[in-house]
Amino acid sequence: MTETRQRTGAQLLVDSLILHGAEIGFGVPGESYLSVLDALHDVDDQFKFVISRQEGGAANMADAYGKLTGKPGICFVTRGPGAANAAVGLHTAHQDSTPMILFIGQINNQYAERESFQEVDYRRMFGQMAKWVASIDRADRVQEMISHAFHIATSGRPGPVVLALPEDMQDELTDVKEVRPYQRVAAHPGEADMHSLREGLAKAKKPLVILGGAGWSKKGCDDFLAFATAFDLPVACSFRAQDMIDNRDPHYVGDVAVGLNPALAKRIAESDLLMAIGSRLGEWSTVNYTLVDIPRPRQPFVHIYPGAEELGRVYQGDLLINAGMPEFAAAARKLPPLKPAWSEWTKSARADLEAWQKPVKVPGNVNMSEIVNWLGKRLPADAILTNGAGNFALWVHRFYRYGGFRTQLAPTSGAMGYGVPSGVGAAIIYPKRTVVSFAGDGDFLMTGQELATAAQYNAKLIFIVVNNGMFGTIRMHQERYFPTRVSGTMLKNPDFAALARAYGLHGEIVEATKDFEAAFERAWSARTAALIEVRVDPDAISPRASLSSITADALKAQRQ
Ligand SMILES: Cc1ncc(C[n+]2csc(CCOP(=O)(O)OP(=O)(O)O)c2C)c(N)n1
Ligand SMILES: [Mg+2]
Repeated sequence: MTETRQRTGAQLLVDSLILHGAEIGFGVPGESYLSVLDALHDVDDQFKFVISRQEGGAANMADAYGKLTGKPGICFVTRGPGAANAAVGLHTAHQDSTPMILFIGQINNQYAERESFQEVDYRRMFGQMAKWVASIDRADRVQEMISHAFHIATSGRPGPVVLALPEDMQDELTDVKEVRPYQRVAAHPGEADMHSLREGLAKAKKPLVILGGAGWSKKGCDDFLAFATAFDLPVACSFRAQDMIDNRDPHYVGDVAVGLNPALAKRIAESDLLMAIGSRLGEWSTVNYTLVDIPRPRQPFVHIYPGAEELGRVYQGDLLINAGMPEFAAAARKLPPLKPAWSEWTKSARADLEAWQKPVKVPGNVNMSEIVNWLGKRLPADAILTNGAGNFALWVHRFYRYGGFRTQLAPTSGAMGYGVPSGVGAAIIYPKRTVVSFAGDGDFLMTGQELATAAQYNAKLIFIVVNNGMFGTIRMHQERYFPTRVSGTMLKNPDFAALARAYGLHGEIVEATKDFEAAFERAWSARTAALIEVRVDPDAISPRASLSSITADALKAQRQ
């Protein structure tokens, strides 16, 4: 007689993670999932559990993992407060289409619906931010539900899944079932679709691609580049998806995002075939929904997207193709090339970008355009640059040339506090790659405690804090609409370099452009992670305008 193998719910959960290829997870412990923590103890040679200092940090690290690998980022948090802290990372994973599975320790099933200690109904709490929210109430459903979570997080338009783990379920014994690793499910473009695409190109004189979204792979990006090269297409990238193409390639013509190059905006308006490939064409990639007419774009419009639900949602298309991005790119690569009628158009679009990326003049002793330009030459092509939200990021997005597939970790959700944990996560996931994490002074302190995580796991990355003593973005908008009436936007900051040293990291302060290089080289050769605080002139608010000129223009407009 064969003996039936039995495992607890917690053990089965951990076994399932390993079966589906998870190798690392991020979290903050809680008494609500002690049995899972114990099961993780048994597999610490196969699954690394990285603890962070706040659940928002852990969820952002899991998002970084999902973005970098295309596999679901795994995050464990405790009920109520832990889940609330993790929400920021879940929201980012939702808006950024990042595969993620957030596990939340849950109250004992027997106490449900009494508002027992830290009890929350996660279906209601996270309903809008996740592809699927469920509670694994019985141990005999663990294998099925974990398998479903991996499938749904990675298939179609990728995104986050939330699974609650009631305490009693974690200890319940059940029989082990036979399960296979998950498969990512993607639609393939039809032959007729690809034929129509080529026909559309044959009629075009000024085609333009807006590339973006999620669900890409290294091979998918290589195939796409081969297609863009064969057809000599100008390729712009959507907001914070600048790394889907090597920015040094002559087909890359800039990003369609905050601080959009007016010359590129003009080209989008003039294009006679607009192809959104992988991008949803969200608010930032359309300058508040003004660049492309809704619902019917004025030029022939092709939209290629992994989730059918997004096609025709905002923009009607001449050709709508539901396909996984690597699947589309593989088919596009095989299209017989045309003799492009637009080579000059592509060349001049690239020339516009090169002019746009030349360093600009700014007030004060520190010029971030020159610093980022220098970093572009200094860093290896596969360096990963991370950032959260704030005007400081404008310098990075505009003046850095991302080296291609997954060299940019930046939230399209616009979440402050993303740059530090995603950078720490990236350095733990890929210890051999260079990671540079950018933050503003406001942005940095939202998640600055993750310096402790960097120290704990010997993550060797370089943090650059652009300190202007304020929530600069908001102050900029304030000056535009309420000039000289500063309200709620000034900051009194710590000595960031000393703070880094307190965590055991190397710290530097830079107050002039000319000192950056030496400080960076010291940071580079430090044995630990390092932080460089760059003190900028608050007037140098953006590459396009100084703060004082924005105020002056607003006052002038008020007088008229
Ligand atoms: C979590 C979160 N809170 C608030 C905001 C609104 N917000 C956007 S940018 C910004 C200021 C960023 O300040 P800082 O990091 O110092 O960058 P700076 O704009 O000064 O360069 C704020 C408050 C946000 N995007 N995310
Ligand atoms: Mg600031």
